[in-house]
Amino acid sequence: MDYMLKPEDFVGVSFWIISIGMVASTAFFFLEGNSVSKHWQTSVRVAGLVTLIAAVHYFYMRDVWVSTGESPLVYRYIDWLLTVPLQMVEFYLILAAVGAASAGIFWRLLIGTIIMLVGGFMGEAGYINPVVGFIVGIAGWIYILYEVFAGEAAQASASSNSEGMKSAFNAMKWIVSIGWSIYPIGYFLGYLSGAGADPATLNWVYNLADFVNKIAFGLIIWAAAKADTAKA
Ligand SMILES: *C/C=C(C)/C=C/C=C(C)/C=C/C1=C(C)CCCC1(C)C
Repeated sequence: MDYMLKPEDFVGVSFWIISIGMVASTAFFFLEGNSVSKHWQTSVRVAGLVTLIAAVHYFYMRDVWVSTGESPLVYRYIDWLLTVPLQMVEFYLILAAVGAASAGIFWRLLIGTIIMLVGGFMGEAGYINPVVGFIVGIAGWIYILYEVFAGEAAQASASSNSEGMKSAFNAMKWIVSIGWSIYPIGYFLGYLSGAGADPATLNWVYNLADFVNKIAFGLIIWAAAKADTAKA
């Protein structure tokens, strides 16, 4: 067994780069949490918690990949199971910062998340047919999209008059629709499109997705918080 990262192991390199990117982002979000106005501080710090949790998992995932060439399936899903609900907390906090949120919004987003991740995990781990897992996962995702685009969360955002909150909420809509679509694309390419499983494609696409949806997602919240703080 060989534990060294090899120059031709591009997936391993992507694990490495993103694990370090998560560490750097964590430092950045925690420090910047001090320089935004009070009602944004928790949101920016929660973005830092998301990248912190991911950083720890990425160190383990990288080792699994580099030493075995296998998908770090369990670490990947434990990471998602912790970080995606935290991102749902973000949605809620951004609405709550302007007093527009009800707890029901958070619970519905959480239920959609759990259906999405349980479906994906069972399909990837082979407990159920990968096509069935994919369909269940997509169903959970559609439920989240409905809540964010048309449900109570959308109405709460529309009725608020805070510009900073509106721009943060709009950007988050793009993240859960376009940014998150990278994950099912990875699953499809990894399990459903070819003759057998393709762990290399699966993992570099998931790694790219995490880069966009954890680091860029946090930066969007940070940018909205900064702009809003400058106005106040
Ligand atoms: C930080 C981690 C994040 C934001 C992870 C998000 C994961 C998804 C949006 C996964 C979605 C999936 C589907 C929509 C269908 C197939 C199975 C999944 C779990 C890959």
